[in-house]
Amino acid sequence: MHIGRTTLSKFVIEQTRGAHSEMGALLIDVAAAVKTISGLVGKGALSGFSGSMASTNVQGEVQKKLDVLTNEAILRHCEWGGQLAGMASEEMDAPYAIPAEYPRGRYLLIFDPLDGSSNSDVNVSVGTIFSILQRSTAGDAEPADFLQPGARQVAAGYAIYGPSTMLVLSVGTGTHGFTLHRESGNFILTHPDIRVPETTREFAINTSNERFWEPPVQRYVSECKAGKTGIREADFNMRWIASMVAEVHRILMRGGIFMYPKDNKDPAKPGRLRLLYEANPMAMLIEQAGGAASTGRGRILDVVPEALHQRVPVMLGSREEVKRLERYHHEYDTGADRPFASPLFAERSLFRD
Ligand code: FBP
Repeated sequence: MHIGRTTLSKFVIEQTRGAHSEMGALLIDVAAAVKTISGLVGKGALSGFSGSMASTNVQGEVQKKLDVLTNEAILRHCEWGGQLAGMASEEMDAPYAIPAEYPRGRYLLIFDPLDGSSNSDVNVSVGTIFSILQRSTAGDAEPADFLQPGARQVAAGYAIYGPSTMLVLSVGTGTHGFTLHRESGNFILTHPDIRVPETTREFAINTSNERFWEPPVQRYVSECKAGKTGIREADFNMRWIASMVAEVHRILMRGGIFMYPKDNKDPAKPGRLRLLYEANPMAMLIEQAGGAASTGRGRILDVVPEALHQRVPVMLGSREEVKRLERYHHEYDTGADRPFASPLFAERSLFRD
């Protein structure tokens, strides 16, 4: 029975009293959109919305019907409330202007409406990721308003649509998890003040890209795979769900490290994941839970964005492992790792000279 337990509405209103009280109302609208999406995704093949559209998004990816529908759901739930100066999404080339009939506010909502969409037709957990920034004044947002470092986020969160629907959130006072009580429609605080264990023996990376990785990542992953027989003297486990939300959720629940590094499959791309609506919100949640989030060469939240859909390398999770990866990148960049010669690296000297 959940009567008397803290609901999401109560939590955000209490946490945002004062300077950010309007943001409390915005977060409640986001939660309403999440409930709508949970209903849609939960229907699976009965929703009539499985499969792909003929259209592609700004990343050149074929859009799933659910990508477009979930994007619509968030726009409709959030555009009318009066807290927003503008919105931006993975599924829209340019920022979305608040329709003229609605009042404007000073917050900016940036989101990935359906993360892990390659899994949406195969009944594997998918999610929604969001980040909230602010402008100094209320009014119509300019594209440049969205290009703020992640450290300036006033809130971040994700919803995971799995066996249960959860919403994990930070407004800068820790990271907290809420579970949807379907009968009442309330999000109940079930995971207050989540902490990521400092150390871990579990890593997540798409190893099919191994031959394209930089040597520091090849070094780190081969050491994990060598387990007890190698310098780590401990066995590691591996996971890859191909839904970033599900990987990050697992790490918040039991620790681990998630990596989507830079690779030379497409040298023009600095990474696969998008800075503003994937890397930044997840980095805030992980850091607020005591973990770390890096590009391998620096804190993700310090990256100054240059474009709305820019990509970055992502390594996040248990602090000790992220620090070790940063050290390997530093040793590689400074040449201090030269003794670590392995056939793999000797062969792949692409990154050296
Ligand atoms: P979108 O589904 O929002 O485009 O996100 C990208 C993503 O699906 C991440 O959720 C996931 O971590 C990664 O791509 C999976 O990549 P890959 O297809 O290489 O396994």
